[in-house]
Amino acid sequence: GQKFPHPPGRVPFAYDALKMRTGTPMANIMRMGDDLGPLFELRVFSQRFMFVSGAELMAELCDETRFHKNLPPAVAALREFVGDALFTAFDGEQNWHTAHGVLMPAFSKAAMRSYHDTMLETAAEMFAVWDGLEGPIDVTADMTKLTLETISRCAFSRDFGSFTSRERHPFVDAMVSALTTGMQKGALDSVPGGQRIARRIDEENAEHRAYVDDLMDTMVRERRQSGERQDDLLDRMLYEAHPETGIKLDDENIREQIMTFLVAGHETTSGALSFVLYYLSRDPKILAKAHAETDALLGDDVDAEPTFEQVPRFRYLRRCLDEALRLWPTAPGFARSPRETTTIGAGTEYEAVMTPDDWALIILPMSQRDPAAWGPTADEFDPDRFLPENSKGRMKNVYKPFGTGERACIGRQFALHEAILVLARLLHRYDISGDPDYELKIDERLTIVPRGFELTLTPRTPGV
Ligand code: MNH
Repeated sequence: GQKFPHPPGRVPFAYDALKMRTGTPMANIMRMGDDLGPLFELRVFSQRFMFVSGAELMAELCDETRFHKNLPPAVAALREFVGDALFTAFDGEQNWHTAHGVLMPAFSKAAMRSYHDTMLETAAEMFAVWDGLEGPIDVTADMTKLTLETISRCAFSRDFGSFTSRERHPFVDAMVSALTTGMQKGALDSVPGGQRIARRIDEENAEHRAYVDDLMDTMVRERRQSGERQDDLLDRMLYEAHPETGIKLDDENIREQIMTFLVAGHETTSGALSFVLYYLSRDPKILAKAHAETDALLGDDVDAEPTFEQVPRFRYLRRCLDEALRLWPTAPGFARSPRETTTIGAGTEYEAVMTPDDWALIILPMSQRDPAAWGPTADEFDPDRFLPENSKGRMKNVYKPFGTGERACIGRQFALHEAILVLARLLHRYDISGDPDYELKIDERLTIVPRGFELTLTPRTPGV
């Protein structure tokens, strides 16, 4: 029997559906998880939504021999925009295999080396804007500009003008609108009248949609017409075949891959940078250690830039980033389904049968705070958890901000290299201070980011 609980006080389906439809589904789910424990379910009509918020069950679901990636409705809804591109492909789809093989070389160490100078230049442009600025910065907004600019330059050799024009690039609003739409529509599938609401959402979104499609097509057309070869992702998408099958990506799929990389390549990294800056600004001791590391590696010149080889040597900054992604994994969940009917949590009070049609969404901001894996201070920001001596004996597969298995994040090294490089330069160059009265609030748009978080930057003299 299925013993795991359903939220109490349930009004059949409408109640659950409503909970899913507010602007903060993750926060709602987290609140339910607090009450309901490591495994719980919602039912919307015949549809079963399973949620995992405990470390042990997450570790079990990460076993690739028994489970594989699936798409929860909010992600499946994105297929309308990005089809079977890498992130939204169902496990086993042909285009996933082709794109994975074609694009993997763009994420090798050699490739990271080729992006390094572009990442530095983009960060320097942001600092130049900051240096001429009065008053605090909106952290999430500026990190979003930075990471969008970085991915578009590195992957598509395209300048979005994020720091040279005053207005935000229209792609950003169009993209946020598309993502939010997907999230809302994902919850409507099984709701009475859902189709009608979905149509209205589509109408409101049509202009954005046309804009984004046109932008993607322009990028492809311009590259083809130029006849130029660039050492970037777009070049690989257009001209490379899968090394074993010889299959190439078709034009529609290329458009969907571009959109996927523009979004996946910046939203999550910008959130990660914003959260780590939040925690650093909150703890003077941790901040001092971070500053000290930048001085030790970069010296006295505030204009000094890290070399490619230096980036992985910022061990303390890396621990801070890892810890921020533990507390606030910016892609806050991923879904798993069993390959064959199986029992999860066998022998525990949360034992449940899952069939291949079921999926469970792992709620990372909960499972990565499970005291069973992280101890009684699991909710606190403590970068030293990730010191090798403190990691010994920890349960396996309890830290998964980049997902797991063969469908794990392809951009992980890209994100880490970029984030560390930016943090290093930023903390070397500026003192940061936040409003002590600021209370962390989360914006949800499939990814999570801090809302309304500002920092005041003051030029710093390294070593003092
Ligand atoms: Mn990324 C998949 C998190 C940065 C491109 N990413 C995933 C998954 C998680 C994730 C989790 C797995 C989702 C699932 O199982 O359904 N990604 C992150 C985080 C960061 C991040 C937390 C930054 C911090 N991601 C990036 C960057 C890029 C990128 C940068 C591109 C340059 N991510 C992807 C793509 C996939 C993915 C593409 C899908 C990979 C696949 O299924 O083959």
